[in-house]
Parts: sequence; C-alpha cells; structure tokens
Amino acid sequence: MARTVITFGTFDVFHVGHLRVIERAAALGDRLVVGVSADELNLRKKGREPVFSQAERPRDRRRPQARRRGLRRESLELKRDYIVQFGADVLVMGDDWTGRFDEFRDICEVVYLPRTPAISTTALIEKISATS
Ligand code: C2G
Repeated sequence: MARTVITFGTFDVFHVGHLRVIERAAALGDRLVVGVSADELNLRKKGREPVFSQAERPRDRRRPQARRRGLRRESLELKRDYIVQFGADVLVMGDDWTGRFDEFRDICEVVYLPRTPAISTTALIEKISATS
C-alpha cells in the first residue's frame, strides 16, 4: 500500500534547508503532504508577518517526482486531525523539533531529520537587510 508522509512548516523565503527536508521526507514514502502555516499562525508564533504570504509560499515547493498536496495549517492544534485526514503513515520534521511531535506516535511514525546547517529564514532576512 502507498505510504504517505506529512510534514509541516512555514517555508518562508524558501531555501536549500527547506528543499532538503522536503526531498528527504518525500524519499521516505510514495506521497508527500506539505502543510504550510497560515500567515496568521506565523504572526502569532514568530511575532512577524512572513515575507511571502500563504498564497505565495506553497508555489515555491516544486518537486515533480512526488505527488504533493499543500494544506494550510490554520492551527497548531489541528495537526492530529491533518495526520488522520491525509492518512499519513509518517510525520517528518527537522531535528530542531526533536521530541515536540512525539505525542503523535500513537497514530503514525515520527521522524526527525537533521537540519541543514548554517541556513535559516531569519539569517537570510538579516543578510538581505544588511546589504540593501
Ligand atoms: N529546516 C531544515 N534546515 C534548515 C531550516 C529548516 O531542515 N536549515 C526544516 C525545519 O526543521 C522544518 C522545515 O524545514 O522541518 C520548515 O522550516 P520552517 O519554515 O522554519 O518551519 P517552522 O516555522 O519551524 O514550522 O509547528 C511546526 C512548525 O509549523 C514548523
């Protein structure tokens, strides 16, 4: 049976760290579902608007090999519902989230992948601001 992988994130100012986590997540199954945080959630969680809006961010994620579905995650509390709704067998997150998703081990596998070092949305925003 086809194995479904799900991952969540903001994916703002899309960079190689995002690409690598998406590629490695896709490689763990047959279908990858990428949950993209809603703008409002990002504002609440990080205290700033994303650089790219929720309408723009999903478009950055192109990977023809994997059949992907984007969903906008309006609420952190809904993760369990999304895992069930999309029939996910595996939840994948970068290891900055290690332990934070273990509560879902009762309904799916939970895998934390090593983050790509030395790159982040915040660092990119700071770098771009400093050069403009
Ligand atoms: N990531 C990575 N390497 C980086 C930067 C990010 O592997 N250098 C991974 C993160 O670990 C995460 C994904 O890329 O799995 C998306 O990162 P963010 O957009 O920063 O996602 P975040 O806002 O942390 O959202 O509730 C969970 C959150 O929605 C995760």
